[in-house]
Amino acid sequence: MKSLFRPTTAPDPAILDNHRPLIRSLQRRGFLRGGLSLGALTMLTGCDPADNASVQAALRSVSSLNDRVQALLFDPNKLAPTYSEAEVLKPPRFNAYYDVDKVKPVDGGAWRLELAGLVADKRPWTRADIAAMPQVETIVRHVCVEGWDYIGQWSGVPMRAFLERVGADLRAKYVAFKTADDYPSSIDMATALHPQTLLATKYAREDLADPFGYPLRLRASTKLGFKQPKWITAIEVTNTYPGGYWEDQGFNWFSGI
Ligand SMILES: Nc1nc2c(c(=O)[nH]1)N[C@H]1C(S)=C(S)[C@@H](COP(=O)(O)O)O[C@H]1N2
Ligand SMILES: [Mo]
Repeated sequence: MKSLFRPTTAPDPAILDNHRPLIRSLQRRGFLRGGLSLGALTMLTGCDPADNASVQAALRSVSSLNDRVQALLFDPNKLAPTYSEAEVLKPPRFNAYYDVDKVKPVDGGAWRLELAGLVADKRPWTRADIAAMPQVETIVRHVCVEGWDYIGQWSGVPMRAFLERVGADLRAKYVAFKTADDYPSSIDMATALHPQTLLATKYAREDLADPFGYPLRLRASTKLGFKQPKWITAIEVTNTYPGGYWEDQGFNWFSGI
């Protein structure tokens, strides 16, 4: 069955070309983090580094091993550093796989959050339903792999409280997201249950502005920027590896910070 959570449009090749050096450097960092040299990779996998296809396949298996090691090292109780209100950047810094003038605002009144997969109560949620849940605030650093970061002040519903409320299978492996701009994303369940992982509706105590994911985005404080889907329209709890927009192009899936 074709999952609801796969991209319906192929990424723009021009954008992909812009990101190739970055993707390559991330792949190199993947080697380094795992302590594997190209020589060691050749020994382990028996593939010839000059053969691009076999190197790509080996990279994927190293990256998946890397995900498993990072998941083992992840401490579900360790909090990301928090900051003071005086340090918050207003407005936040925009990023997406397209420019800010291409953002298509979401109509908050018509917006519904759909639920799929290993969830007992699949009734869609409105903005009012989300606002009626207990809210928390966190001031944390957003880190983009492009080499910039900022301190942001986010509030919303703890992902754990949300998953408990909808009767999600908390032993499932993945929580996957679908967004209004076709940017599929997914995180591991341990991160979804982390106390600083929020379904955020506000920035600096105001409703999210359109470019920053109105009406709902993820704010997982222990993950890199590209793992924070904006304009969320659906959440699926699943044991099938969901990948994501950048992950499917070689970014390391776990990407903890
Ligand atoms: N829906 C959607 N979410 C997205 C992206 C995107 O292109 N589409 N880009 C990601 C990347 S790479 C970053 S760094 C952050 C930027 O979030 P900000 O604009 O709030 O700083 O959003 C992430 N979430
Ligand atoms: Mo990013």
